[in-house]
Amino acid sequence: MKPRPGGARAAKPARPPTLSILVLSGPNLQLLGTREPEIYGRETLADVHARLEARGAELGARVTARQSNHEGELCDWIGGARGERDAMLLNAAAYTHTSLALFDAIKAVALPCVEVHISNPEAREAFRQSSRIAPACVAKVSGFGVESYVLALEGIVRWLRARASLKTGKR
Ligand code: CA2
Repeated sequence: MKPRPGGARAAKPARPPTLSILVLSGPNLQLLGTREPEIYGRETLADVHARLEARGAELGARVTARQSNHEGELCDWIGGARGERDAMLLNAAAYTHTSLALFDAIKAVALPCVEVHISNPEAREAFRQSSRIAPACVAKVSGFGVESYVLALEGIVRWLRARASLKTGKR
């Protein structure tokens, strides 16, 4: 490359900072791909995690994905995300419909959280039609099978980048 007058280097287009996204899945989702494929599909949770990591790498986001059957452990992971992550995706599974503890944990950590569901709970049994955690979340993606996780990742990355450019005034 030809040196610029005065030795100045050509400005490289600024790459946006790598984002860190925590993806949590709740009780019984370790069974994904082994039961009720007509509702939840045939991909395993390990497949979904691998897809999220790969898509995250394309989008400039480091994805850490975990699953637990225990409400308290999910609360601990959410609490531990403070100052460590940029956002969370949460499929709280059955805790979606019951857990004030998860609602409080999301509110307390003050990080953007997307509620994720594989199925569309609003179109299922009455007890699945309300979400305790929805009021603590910035968005919800449901009903697209395991693709809901990937769409939620794409959505939150765009949301974070849009928020950052609003703050700096740069597009
Ligand atoms: O659609 C979703 O992602 C749900 O969060 C899944 C939960 C259900 O309680 C929610 O209402 C909606 C159930 C997760 C149980 O996981 C299984 C996965 C595969 C096979 C059997 C259970």
